[in-house]
Amino acid sequence: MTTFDVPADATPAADSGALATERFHSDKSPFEAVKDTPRERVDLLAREVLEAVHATIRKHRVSYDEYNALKAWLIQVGQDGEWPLFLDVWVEHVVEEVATDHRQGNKGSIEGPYYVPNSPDLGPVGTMPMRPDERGTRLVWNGTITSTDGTPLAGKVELWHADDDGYYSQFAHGLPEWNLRGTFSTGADGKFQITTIQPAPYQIPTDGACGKLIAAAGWHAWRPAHLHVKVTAPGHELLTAQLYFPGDPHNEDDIASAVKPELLLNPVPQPDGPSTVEYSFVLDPVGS
Ligand code: MBD
Ligand code: FE
Repeated sequence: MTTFDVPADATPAADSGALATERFHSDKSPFEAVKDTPRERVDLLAREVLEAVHATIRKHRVSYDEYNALKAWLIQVGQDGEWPLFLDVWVEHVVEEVATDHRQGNKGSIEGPYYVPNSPDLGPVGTMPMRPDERGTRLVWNGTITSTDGTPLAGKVELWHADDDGYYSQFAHGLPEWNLRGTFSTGADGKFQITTIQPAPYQIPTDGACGKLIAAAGWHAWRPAHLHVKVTAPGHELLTAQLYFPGDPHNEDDIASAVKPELLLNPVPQPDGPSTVEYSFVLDPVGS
């Protein structure tokens, strides 16, 4: 089995933070997509963000000691590689809200820092790559991809999630490279059936700069248990979402503010076998 090579003595934050930063740089060319942005828009956005900071300093009479602590902390976020974590936990949900508020189809949610493209394609029916002794409740999930008018779509469900200890493959050491990451391609009927395990609630790394903020502010580091998906079909908008489990104590106070009622699953425990769950995706046609 291929395991992802991370020094065994690295701390979890150094692992997942540095690896998330590396992954972000390797997949995207973020500046290319905005290269034609007029300077007026850059000026407006940068100025208003700075004005919001200035207003907070005046309102709360922020001291030099506090300013210097902020400076040291911001430097540490970068040194720990935690900018992807910080931004995805505390900022991305509002970007997602604005980007998708026109949709008639499925509600989405944030991508977070741990997506990796090109996971193994398992066809319409399959079991997520997992270790023979993978812990967690088995889950068999049936669903269909359709368009907003109800037409079934030949598309893909890319699924990734943490294991029972809250670790994501490729962002923690000792896990097989594609553990709990898979792509399910549907035929013309849009149907898929995925067998996986129910992940555990997830605590964001607490040993880096983000954890320091959480402790200093008296917050908690928890996200509810969740499955991440990207759902695609030709001629349709990409849906990035997360699915949650009823009764998780952190559905109400997700640190990443990424839970929506439409994204709650309803798994049904079975007397002699895995729990079953039905959840289907409705994609918006491009340009609608
Ligand atoms: C995660 O698993 C996650 O989904 C988000 C949004 C932030 C940190 C870890
Ligand atoms: Fe996650």
